[in-house]
Amino acid sequence: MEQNPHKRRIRIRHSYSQGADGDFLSYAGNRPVASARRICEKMRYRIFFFIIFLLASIAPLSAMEKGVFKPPSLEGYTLVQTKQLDKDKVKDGIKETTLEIYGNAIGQYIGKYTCNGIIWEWGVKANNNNDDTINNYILRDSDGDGIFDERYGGNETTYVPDWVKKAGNK
Ligand SMILES: [Ca+2]
Ligand SMILES: [Ca+2]
Repeated sequence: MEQNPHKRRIRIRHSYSQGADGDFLSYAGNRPVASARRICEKMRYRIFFFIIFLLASIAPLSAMEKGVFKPPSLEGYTLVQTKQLDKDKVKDGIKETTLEIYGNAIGQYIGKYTCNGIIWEWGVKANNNNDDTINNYILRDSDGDGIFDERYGGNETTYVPDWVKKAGNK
């Protein structure tokens, strides 16, 4: 039979500590040490999973906010670049979304995302601080009613809502 690692560890400790204490004392003295270490390991796992759980429960709140959000004004902005993007969840290289990037005189940018001629998202980049989600953000119309009802931080990843693709297939 294969010894379990717990027993083996005690035996190794036991053999190391043989000497002045004698066999019984060193064995008895080592047992609580070994079990305390196991408890410590268990606690460490529990804390680890608790932190993971906390992060998982907080993440969706910080990722997206629901509400009624006003699209940004393009006043003072001019078109600086147009890109075609693959913005659905299937990265098949089909670039269904047109991104128009508008810039103003002080280096702020607004992105307009359209698919089949429908605006489904706006991106606003007022500065280069990714943590500044007040001034750098994304607005998405999740259900196609014309109201931008989802707000994300500027560096978050978003996808074409299903309604845009369905509208395009009509
Ligand atoms: Ca795609
Ligand atoms: Ca909406």
